[in-house]
Amino acid sequence: MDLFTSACTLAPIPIRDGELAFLPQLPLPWPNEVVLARLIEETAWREESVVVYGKRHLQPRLSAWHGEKGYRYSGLSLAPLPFTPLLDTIRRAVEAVTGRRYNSVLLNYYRDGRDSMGMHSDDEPELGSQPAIASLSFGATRPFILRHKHTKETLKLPLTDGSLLFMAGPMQANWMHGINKTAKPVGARLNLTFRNIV
Ligand SMILES: O=C(O)CCC(=O)C(=O)O
Ligand SMILES: [Mn+2]
Repeated sequence: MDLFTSACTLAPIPIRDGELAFLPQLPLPWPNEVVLARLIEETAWREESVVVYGKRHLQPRLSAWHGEKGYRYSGLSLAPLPFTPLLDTIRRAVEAVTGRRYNSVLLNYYRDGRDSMGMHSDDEPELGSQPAIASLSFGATRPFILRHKHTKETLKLPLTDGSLLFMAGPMQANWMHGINKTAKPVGARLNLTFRNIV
């Protein structure tokens, strides 16, 4: 394998009952900080509320849903915005590396350490069985927590600026994932999860 190929190839992370792979830097036509600034600036961010155990809460982060189809989770129904040229360029880079197609992307903006995402699996029926989820991060590094649903084994992966994490196979059936709050001073982080709604 030549240097260029290895720099653009997902490296498998061995994991029980799932498929996981990581690329430290997704090749993009712009530096990470330019993509981060443009995405923060150009996205129609929303502070969504969700119903958890019958109570309505504001989500501790901002989000936006772009794609060809709507999406529902936790009693929330997201009407999609179209892919912008910037998002489409990023999508093509993610598709080239992962060898899969995606028709939707969920953007999450963690403004600081108070923003978080609770433990969950991306197992909505519209993602089909064994969904491929490609997760691209920009900005501050936050640990991505993975917890096995039965053995409770826990893994912490630092998702660094420009990195791509790929989850596939029975990952969503067997593992949950999330982003914890932190009291440490951390800057803004953006995460884009590319998905295919069937
Ligand atoms: O911010 C992250 O790394 C996780 C995002 C995530 O799990 C999701 O959007 O479903
Ligand atoms: Mn998720």
